[in-house]
Amino acid sequence: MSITQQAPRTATRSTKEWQQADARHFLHPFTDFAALAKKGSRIITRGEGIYLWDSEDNKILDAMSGLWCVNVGYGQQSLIDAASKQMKELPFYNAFFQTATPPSIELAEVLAEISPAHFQHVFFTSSGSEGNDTIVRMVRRYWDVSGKPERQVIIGRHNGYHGSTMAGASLGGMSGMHAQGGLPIPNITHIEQPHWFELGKPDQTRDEFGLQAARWLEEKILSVGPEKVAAFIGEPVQGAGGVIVPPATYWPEIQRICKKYDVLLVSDEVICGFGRTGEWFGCETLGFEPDLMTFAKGVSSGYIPLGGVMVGDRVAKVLIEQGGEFNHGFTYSGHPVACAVALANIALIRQLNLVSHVKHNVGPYMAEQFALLNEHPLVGETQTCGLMGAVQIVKDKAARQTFDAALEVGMLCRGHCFDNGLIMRAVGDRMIVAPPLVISKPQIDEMMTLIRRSLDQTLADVHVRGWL
Ligand code: PXG
Repeated sequence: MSITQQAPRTATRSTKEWQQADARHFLHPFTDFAALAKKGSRIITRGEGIYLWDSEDNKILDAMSGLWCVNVGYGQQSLIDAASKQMKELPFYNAFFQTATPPSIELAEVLAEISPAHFQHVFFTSSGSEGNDTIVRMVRRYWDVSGKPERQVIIGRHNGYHGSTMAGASLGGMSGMHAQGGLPIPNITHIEQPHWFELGKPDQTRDEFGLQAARWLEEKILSVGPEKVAAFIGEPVQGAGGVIVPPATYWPEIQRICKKYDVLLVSDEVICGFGRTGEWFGCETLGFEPDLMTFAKGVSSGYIPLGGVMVGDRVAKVLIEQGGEFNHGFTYSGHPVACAVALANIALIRQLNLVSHVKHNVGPYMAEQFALLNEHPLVGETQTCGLMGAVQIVKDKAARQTFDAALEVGMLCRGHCFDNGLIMRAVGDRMIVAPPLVISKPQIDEMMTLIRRSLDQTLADVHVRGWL
């Protein structure tokens, strides 16, 4: 039987059988293994556009784009064809020993074209985590070569997410991750996040708070000693931390402070890149010019693993002209199939004008619709940026008071979303979405109906339990 004649894999086993095999052998990421084994995984079997289907044939609106990555939506034939063609021609060759493949060179060229003008070089990895490991090694190498080896310290932010490798998890500010495995690694430290809703004072405007939050960086640089600080890293809009859109004053002030102390500025574009915010990169929307950018996810719309670092002229010049050999790289750096898929993906984003679609069409429309949710009794704040959105569930709107975290109201809401056929994430009591960029206005309406229904059901739960 040829591959095309085979029945879909799902048909070969029942949901229960898939779940049992899964529980026996598969250790899932960020998962309580025993709890999941008891409950059973949801088995996702196919996708089309912004929709997924599970093994029970339930249709689900995927408002998280897989995991912030399927920017062009599921089932795009040009990406599938690009992978298949490249696999036939040359499924793998490395980039280590003075060799390169046409797709990797072409992708480097295209990335330089779509990035801000001072980015002309790229280092390829297979994931965002590997990209941020590369950042740590590259930044420290840069300062070594520049004759300032004491510049070792990298500053990140609480609740930032930069991946799950030792360096990625260290740069990130997730306390649950730091608590396991002796993290962060040395010479990485953190400042608070620009989260007005949680940290802003009652009489402070968002813009005033943005400046204050940026100045926490200056305080940290001064307390570490400016001569020891190598770089600051942040996501333009914090994603996994709960879609925290910073005030407009924040990033320009961060940029000013980095310049003042000659600290490299790194934008982690793993979520914000490739059109998510309405520009090719989040730093363009948020108004700053980083020295380095990490990317992954949307570069290939998640169809195949690919990531990397865009290296700005300042760092590239030193590494190329004075660096000698950089002892760093991965087997799959510049993988030809991954690069071929990324090329097809970027071509499709261009062909469908998705960056402009987000900026002028669906982004503003989703912002309007999210703002309307503020009328809901449970909603204390909504924020959007391009096609990222957050709904903060609260107990008391005026006092910006949240429910006791132990009640897990966000998880209740997420359960309702799930049952209503909507994938929406809960970060504490902050409900977040990042739908595929191909979403249409009627599909946003459909998403909003499901969000409202889930919020209403959560409100009913909260009343029944006497929490409000
Ligand atoms: N940087 C950022 C900003 C990310 O969001 C990574 C780096 C790491 O990428 P890799 O490809 O190594 O996973 C990410 C990944 C969540 C969630 O719960 C978010 C991510 C990964 C897993 C879960 O929102 N982002």
